[in-house]
Amino acid sequence: MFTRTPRRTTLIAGMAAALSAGLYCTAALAERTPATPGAQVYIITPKDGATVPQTFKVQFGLVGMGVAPAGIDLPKTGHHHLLIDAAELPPLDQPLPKSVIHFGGGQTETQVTLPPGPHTLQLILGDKSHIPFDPPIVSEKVTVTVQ
Ligand SMILES: [Cu+2]
Repeated sequence: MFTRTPRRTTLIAGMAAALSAGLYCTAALAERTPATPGAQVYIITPKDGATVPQTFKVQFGLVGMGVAPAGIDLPKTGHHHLLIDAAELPPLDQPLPKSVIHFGGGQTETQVTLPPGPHTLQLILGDKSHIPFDPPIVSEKVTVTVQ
């Protein structure tokens, strides 16, 4: 009983040090994670060409890889990012900007509210540091008409 507490404390301190060292390295290098061959991201709903109400659900599909929250270092995983009305992709060699919607909690769907008219939706998968994979894992663009 007497010796257990100090040992446990040392172990936790060691883990914390290793974790912070790991986080420091990924932030400093900002290297792109190789994409898992065959991995694909896609929008399940709405379908391309659909007419939707102003507030609607967007469901994210991913095959060949898994979803993990941002900051979690698990092989073959990433988290979703939604681009709305983006004419082109953001820079691929740095963390995705705040202008894209990050789903860092590992969410696989969301609700969006948009003004009436045509809009485009597109997904891009980011790694634990929000950096696109190499090559990027990007969905087809879905065009919807908001009523
Ligand atoms: Cu992100």
